[in-house]
Amino acid sequence: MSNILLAIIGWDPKGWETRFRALAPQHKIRVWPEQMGDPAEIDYACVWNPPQGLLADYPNLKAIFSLGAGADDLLQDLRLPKVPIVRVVSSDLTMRMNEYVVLQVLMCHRRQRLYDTQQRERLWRDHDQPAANEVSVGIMGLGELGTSAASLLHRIGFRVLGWSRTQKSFPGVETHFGPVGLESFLRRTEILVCLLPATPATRGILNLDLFRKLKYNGALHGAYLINAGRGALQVDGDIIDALDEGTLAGAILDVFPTEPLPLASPLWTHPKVSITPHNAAASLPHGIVDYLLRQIDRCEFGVPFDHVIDRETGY
Ligand code: NDP
Ligand code: OXD
Repeated sequence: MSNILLAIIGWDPKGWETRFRALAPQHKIRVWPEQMGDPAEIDYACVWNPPQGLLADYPNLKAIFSLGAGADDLLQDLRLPKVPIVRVVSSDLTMRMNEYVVLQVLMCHRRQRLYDTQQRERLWRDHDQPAANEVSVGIMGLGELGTSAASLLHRIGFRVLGWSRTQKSFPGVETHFGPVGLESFLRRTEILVCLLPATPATRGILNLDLFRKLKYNGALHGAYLINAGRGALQVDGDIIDALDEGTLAGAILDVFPTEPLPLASPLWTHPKVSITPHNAAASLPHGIVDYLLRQIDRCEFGVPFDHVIDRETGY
């Protein structure tokens, strides 16, 4: 029997509590802040956006589980206990991100926003329809989510490129890596899909300088940005400048430096921007609690955790 703390802000903790209690009646579940109990009894903390410093009050933690795939917010906590931080990798989350990426790439490829506008104007006008194999989609981040999306886009017929920190090779994907490989990757990319983690090396990477390197004269006659990684990667003002000067033909944004996106942000009303509220791939208890319980079992049986965040690289 283990004692598990759920400290969740921004999502409803109820579904997590119910799922844990249903799948693991042998464990004691405590939901912060109502069911605090004795912090010294807690073995594992499952968290999303916990208050800074909260976890320092739990002296006997064996691990901290981020309930999302990214743990960048957690790592900002200077008092984080020195125990493994484990992130979510689940087929449920990966499938949801696949759906989002394919949906948004096709929205750009098939110019759906333009047809929506035309519909409002009762305008019957056909536009160019390049084949998928004439369009290059470049994915920044070839991890769990990026590789899956890349292989799906390849199967649909797109030309797929990928960029990662270290060298990789996948069938059907033209891979580039490191700072040296970035420029050649961008020059050949028309639809840029960002699935990078936010780390000291990637913060602010989606800026005007980078957008200006994208391939704007390809089959789509313009370059598009889709960011479903993290808001800290993007410079909002640069996205607007790039859209206004024509460097970007459109931006689809799921994540923002400040969330919820402030009401005063000009992104809300920009005609070339599509916004979703950081739900490209929702972490849902149904798809994730059994993964967490398997990780806890590993630890209890002395087997190292899977998917531990490297505090050096930040992902
Ligand atoms: P992974 O850790 O599996 O993959 C990260 C990828 O990014 C790796 O390929 C890595 O390269 C690459 N990378 C990291 N740093 C750099 C760098 N400096 N330069 C180039 N490439 C770099 O993460 P996931 O695929 O599971 O998730 C990616 C991110 O997606 C999460 O961190 C999270 O922020 C975001 N996310 C967003 C969601 C949403 O709903 N919007 C939902 C879930 C996740 P290498 O392989 O060479 O190390
Ligand atoms: C995640 C997220 O990191 O939801 O999983 O953004």
